[in-house]
Amino acid sequence: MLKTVAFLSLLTFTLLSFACGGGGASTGKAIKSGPAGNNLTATLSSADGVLRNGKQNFTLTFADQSGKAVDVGSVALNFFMPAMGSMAAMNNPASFTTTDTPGVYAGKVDLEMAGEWQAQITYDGPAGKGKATITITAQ
Ligand SMILES: [Cu+2]
Repeated sequence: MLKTVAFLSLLTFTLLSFACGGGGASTGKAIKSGPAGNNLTATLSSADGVLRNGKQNFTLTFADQSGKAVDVGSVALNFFMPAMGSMAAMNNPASFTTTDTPGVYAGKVDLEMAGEWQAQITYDGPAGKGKATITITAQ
């Protein structure tokens, strides 16, 4: 009985992971999405769906209106926070590597503080040139 329950839980988890993976790539949970031009949507995601102060890995996915990942060529993302009071404006650029799935990029960033950031995304490649700005609060 316990074995059956454990197996069913594992099966459910596997199916859910597959359903949320955007066609096989493991992108974790969505943090936030936004329109990125050329009928594409850009989505940042991470293992737990949360952006945090400090060093972290995340995934940036570009998808068409059917949800299929789309290769956009070279990608850049700068986390920008405007100046507030005595605090100067902050720019924390992310770095990316491609993954096995075209259109899904593995990102790393070191955010220097919690609070509201503007994820300034640009891309240039087979889908054309485009950009997106997605506001995300880091915990
Ligand atoms: Cu700041």
